[in-house]
Amino acid sequence: MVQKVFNVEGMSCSHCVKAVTDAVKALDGVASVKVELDAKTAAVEFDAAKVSDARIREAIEEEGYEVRV
Ligand SMILES: [Cu+2]
Repeated sequence: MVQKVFNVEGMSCSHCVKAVTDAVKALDGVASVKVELDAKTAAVEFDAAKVSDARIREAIEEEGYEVRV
């Protein structure tokens, strides 16, 4: 399992947090997601054999948020 923190721009409320959380959680290989609105982060624990950083990033961006590396 790998843990990585993504910096997410554009989240403004709890709905945004839920949208990002649900989008990432829906990916196969993701074990856990913890999104912090104030810190603008999404801490994701995932199986690198099943899902990539890039795929997680894409899922967040598909919801309309920007990921800063
Ligand atoms: Cu919102």
